[in-house]
Amino acid sequence: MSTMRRAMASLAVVLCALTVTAGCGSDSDAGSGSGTDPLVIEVTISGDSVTPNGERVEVAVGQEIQLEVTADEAGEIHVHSSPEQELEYEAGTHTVTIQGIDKPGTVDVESHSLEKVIVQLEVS
Ligand SMILES: [Cu+2]
Repeated sequence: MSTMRRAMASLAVVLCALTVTAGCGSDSDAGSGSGTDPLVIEVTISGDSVTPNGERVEVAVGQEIQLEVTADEAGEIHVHSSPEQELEYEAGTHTVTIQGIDKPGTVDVESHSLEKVIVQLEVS
């Protein structure tokens, strides 16, 4: 029985090493997820306007953020976390996911094509 558990644990370590993502370590610490529900933000991009437009949104460290993007054209959203995240979206309504940010601080989420800040994430 304990052998089985140990085998499972080392398998998890191997999978973790293979994935090579920054979030990997913090995910496995928490067991099955962080226990925090993802924050969902609706984003509408139309012509050269974006909603929300620079609003501040509080999120917890490590909390995943889902952007429900409704756009008239495909484009890209930048998340100025470290490392940066670039999220591509297509025309229509699609959900894109910002990986949880593991450092407290303010992170701009912006559309470079429109040169506008969509939201400022206040991570704490
Ligand atoms: Cu950017």
